[in-house]
Amino acid sequence: MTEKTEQAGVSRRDLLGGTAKTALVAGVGAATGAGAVATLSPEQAEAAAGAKYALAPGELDEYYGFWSSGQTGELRILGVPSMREFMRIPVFNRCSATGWGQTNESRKIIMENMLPETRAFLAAQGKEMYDNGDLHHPHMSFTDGTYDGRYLFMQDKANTRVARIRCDVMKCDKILEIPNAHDIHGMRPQKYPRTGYIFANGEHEAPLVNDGKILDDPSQYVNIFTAVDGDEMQVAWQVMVTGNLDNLDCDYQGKYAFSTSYNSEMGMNLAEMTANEMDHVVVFNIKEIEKGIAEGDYQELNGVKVIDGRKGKNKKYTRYIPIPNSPHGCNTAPDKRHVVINGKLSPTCSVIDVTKLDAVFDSDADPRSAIVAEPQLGLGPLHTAFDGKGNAFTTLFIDSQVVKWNIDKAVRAYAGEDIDPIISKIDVHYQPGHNSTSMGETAEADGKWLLSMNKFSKDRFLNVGPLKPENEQLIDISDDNMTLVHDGPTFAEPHDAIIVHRSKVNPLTVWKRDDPMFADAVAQAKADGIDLEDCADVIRDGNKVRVYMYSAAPTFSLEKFTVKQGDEVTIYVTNIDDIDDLTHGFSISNYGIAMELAPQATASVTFIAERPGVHWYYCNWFCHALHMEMRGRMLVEPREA
Ligand code: CUK
Ligand code: CUA
Repeated sequence: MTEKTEQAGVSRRDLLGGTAKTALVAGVGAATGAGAVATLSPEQAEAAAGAKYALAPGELDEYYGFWSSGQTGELRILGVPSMREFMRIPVFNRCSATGWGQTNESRKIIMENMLPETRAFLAAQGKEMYDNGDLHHPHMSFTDGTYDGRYLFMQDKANTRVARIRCDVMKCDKILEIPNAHDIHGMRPQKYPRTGYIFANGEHEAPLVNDGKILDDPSQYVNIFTAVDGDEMQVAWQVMVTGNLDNLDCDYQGKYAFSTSYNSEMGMNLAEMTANEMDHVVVFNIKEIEKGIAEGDYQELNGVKVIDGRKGKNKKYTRYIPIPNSPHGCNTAPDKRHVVINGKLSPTCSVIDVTKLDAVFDSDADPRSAIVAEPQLGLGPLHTAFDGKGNAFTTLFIDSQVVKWNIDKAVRAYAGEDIDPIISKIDVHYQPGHNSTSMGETAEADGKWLLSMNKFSKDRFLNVGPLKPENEQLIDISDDNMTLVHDGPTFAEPHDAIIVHRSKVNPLTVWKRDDPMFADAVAQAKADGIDLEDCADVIRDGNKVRVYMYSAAPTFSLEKFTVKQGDEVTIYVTNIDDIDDLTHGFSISNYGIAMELAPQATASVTFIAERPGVHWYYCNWFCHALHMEMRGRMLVEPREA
């Protein structure tokens, strides 16, 4: 056997055996009989929905939708119910339009909490930052169990980071690389009393000190659960656990967090990872962990206090509730009591009653005693959302359906009553992953809209070549039927979205001049004796040159400036226009430079003026009838021979 086949030795035959497991792993669809399937033609759907979703031009949506973008690495803002895309906020990616990753302001945010070894690794690649990210989960900060409009938080599975967006300006202001953990996947803000913590799952296991001394010895690998302080954006503590952490949520009491965990086997290939009939949910006892940290029951690694919460270790901190094979989604219901664990390879969802967890921790009761329902829903349950009226909506990946079911009925059926918790099913197109409902992950779930985020669009849109968009479908859930009202194609690859009532979000229309985003530029200008709002200056400081100008439609305050070849040039531009929506840009041709200048913002960029000659800079954000004329010259004197 060659080394190659040894490393990737999964035969198709290993996958056979089991039903849902085989179907899911091998990508084979199958139908289930339970529940009525409601499918309407688009015309019927529109009529049935009373075109509630269709907003006339100029009408505003009732909800903000905050969408992840998966491997694109940005966050997107859409309107619900119109599904119109409003904005893209670069986070882990780089952005040609706004200069994210290029301006000094964004470079500072991207790099200030980068681990030293990452800095060194990237330097060896000739880079200062990663170019990619994998943003799956966007969630808003909470106060008292509902959204408070302060921040959005999101993770990066690709490069193990957690980031924050300020909702007043809708820009990322912090990116934190998480030490010790590998590949942050599930992530949720604390719901109560406030955020508070951001809980983050390290998905992949590795040696705790991953410096190469331990390699192919999986018995020494661990997984890491992290609590980030969402105000300071620093790691608060970590817990070592058993099994790959997938998704997570927390309760409305501020006591517990829950992580689904597949691969409790700690297997290294597909057959090993799916061998056991049961995996588990890890329950984290937040108060006990805080106490353990305070009492010194931790090891410190990379400046972080790490508690041992592995299976069979300290039972104060964690409990492992057995759950059928490979659970995926984890969703706390707005009733503040139930947490739905989505089966993925099992056709069931397992429902935890949080009021039964104290007994599990205090009196060592069987962890399964906290399970109060386990309804059979269909094939491939991945994620669940809620309407605030006692009902749950679960995506069925393999069945390409969403199933609506009643939590109370599921609890009664589990207790022995002869009752079917399934209310109805609807076909979605195709293979849904996450779903979300309006305000559905808060105590204020309002049961109006359900979004099904489908991984495949196949035949739903004009063919755009082998790479197809996803299809995100909007479903009216305001009455007993689920009515499909809209298809929304999206580019790679939103996993998750939240639907936030517009009353919760109130962004500024122009920047405040004392904003921390450009405080460094303000401080440098002050040191140079420059008034940023009334400047047209070039300051030479050895071979460092600082160029100050402002923009006011349709001009830059400097129509030309001169530097020398090889100078390190920093250009500060302040947009003194203070009118809503009057954004300029600053781009230097053939220097690869472009940045956004929203009203009242300052932005800066630094480069080496290595290309001699005449180089035009111009406004690259259409701002005025004389936008094309909004330009100037950078004159770069050649180096003396
Ligand atoms: S995971 Cu993607 S469909 Cu990363 Cu939230 Cu379930
Ligand atoms: Cu200023 Cu275009």
